[in-house]
Amino acid sequence: MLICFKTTVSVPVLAASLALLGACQSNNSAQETSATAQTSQADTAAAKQPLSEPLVRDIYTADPSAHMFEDKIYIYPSHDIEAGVEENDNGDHFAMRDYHILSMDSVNGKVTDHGVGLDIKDIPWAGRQLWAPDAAFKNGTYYLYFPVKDKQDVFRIGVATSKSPTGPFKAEPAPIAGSFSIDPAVFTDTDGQAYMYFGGLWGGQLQRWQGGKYNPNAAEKEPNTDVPALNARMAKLTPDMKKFAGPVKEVVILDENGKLLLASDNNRRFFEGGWMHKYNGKYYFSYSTGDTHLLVYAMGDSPAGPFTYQGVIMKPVQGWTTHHSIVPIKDTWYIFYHDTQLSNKTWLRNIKVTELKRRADGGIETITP
Ligand code: FUB
Repeated sequence: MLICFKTTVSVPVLAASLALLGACQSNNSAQETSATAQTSQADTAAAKQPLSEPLVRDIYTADPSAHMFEDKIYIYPSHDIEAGVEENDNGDHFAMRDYHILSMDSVNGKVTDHGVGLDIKDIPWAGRQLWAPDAAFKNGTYYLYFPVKDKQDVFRIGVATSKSPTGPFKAEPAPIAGSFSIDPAVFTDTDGQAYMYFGGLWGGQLQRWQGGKYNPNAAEKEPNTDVPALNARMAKLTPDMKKFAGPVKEVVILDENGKLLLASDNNRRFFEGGWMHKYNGKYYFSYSTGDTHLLVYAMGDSPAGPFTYQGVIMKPVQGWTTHHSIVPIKDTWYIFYHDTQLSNKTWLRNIKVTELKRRADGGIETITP
């Protein structure tokens, strides 16, 4: 069931799409599907164009955090590699070792790969697995925020600095005190205050941090019952952008009745890959629902929330993970995301970009890849 669902979405190779569509249907009732019906499915599929081609083809890239710096688009993605690690629910097969920084003059322009901006070997406290990064700029310095497991195999978040958006970045000697889990996303509000949003379930270890301390014996997954869902975390950053300025808080997400989302509500609850943007004075916290493979969003009146769940931004892409960033470029909003078009392997992904459209009420239109 899952395999049918996931492989029939967004596969831009028409022949593959049609073959898979056919395979899924034969599981249901379509043995007697007529030649005419097959032709009309082919017509529909043929009319469907891929939203975007992979931005880079000679390396695998994922988790794109995009920013406009110096009037240019810079992308800070994960750099996926074939590490030869067996696939598991803990994400051990995502065993990345460096970051390549990319830039473009315009959305459809040529992509430049600026090479390695930070290597795991140059992070003194790092053990393994450089996961989804983000970047920020303040007062002439660029900051690269990255999650990596420390030598005790616990995910922490580090920061590295450079005078250039393309690096090389120099890592601070220790992780950000009080940081944990994965997927940092740094948002700078219009008043200049920066905030970091972070966290991720399962392999991202967020479920091991309940009660404020790391519990290595905690279950590998969150409870899947009608208890409140585990929330992403956020903290204010200090003016030098290198530390948490205050306590780590939960990013509370409520349903339409003002109730906390439940752990069992896995079409809506936070899983990983948080991102914050502001539009017309409202704060949009968007994230991946992980095991239901959706990108969704919630809205609030302050960067600290609470946020109310709104809807789906992007339906599942090809591959298990889905991860995004949302950024205005000139007068248009774009969503950078990834799928596995080039490899069809969950751990070898490729980044893409497409336009993000809003309704008149500020709500985001759902994208079907
Ligand atoms: O790239 C490794 C992990 O996969 C990221 O940290 C998650 O958001 C997911 O995309």
